[in-house]
Amino acid sequence: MERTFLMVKPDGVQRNLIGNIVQRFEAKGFKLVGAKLMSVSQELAEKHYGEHKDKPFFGELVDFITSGPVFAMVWEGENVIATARNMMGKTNPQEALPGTIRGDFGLTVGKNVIHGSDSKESAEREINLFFAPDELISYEKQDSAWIY
Ligand code: RTP
Ligand code: MG
Repeated sequence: MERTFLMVKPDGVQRNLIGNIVQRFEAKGFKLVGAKLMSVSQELAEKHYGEHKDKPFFGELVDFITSGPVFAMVWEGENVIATARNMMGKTNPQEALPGTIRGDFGLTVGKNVIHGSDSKESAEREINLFFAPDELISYEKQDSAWIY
């Protein structure tokens, strides 16, 4: 089963959106396999956003993601990587549709509430960056028979 890495960014934590965001993925039918409130170090931020290191906004991005606690999560389910990206909405909240997380809660691209892996490769990389193997729980859920 596919897994993805999702993270409520510091703005989402400060704005009390952790519960609302977790609720959306639970209600959709995905399974939470790991979660923690944590601080992102400078080193972890630079690794996580490595693909953007030559972009003009890289410094701001690292400063922002290290500015307060984040809520890091791993979710599992069929096609969870792409579906979670759809549920998040476009990167720029001005273009994100209502009903998506960024469409409902964001106004600016710099503070867009949530991060989600954009491919199988980035999901694997980001899960390993943020979670130790023993922090991820494999378990059966009774509702799966009603979802799949
Ligand atoms: P994320 O990685 O956070 O899930 O967002 P994303 O895939 O939708 O967007 P990505 O292209 O990976 O960009 C990472 C984050 O950088 C910030 N950004 N700022 N000032 C700008 O033009 C700009 N462009 C991107 C956003 O906060 C974006 O989420
Ligand atoms: Mg990205």
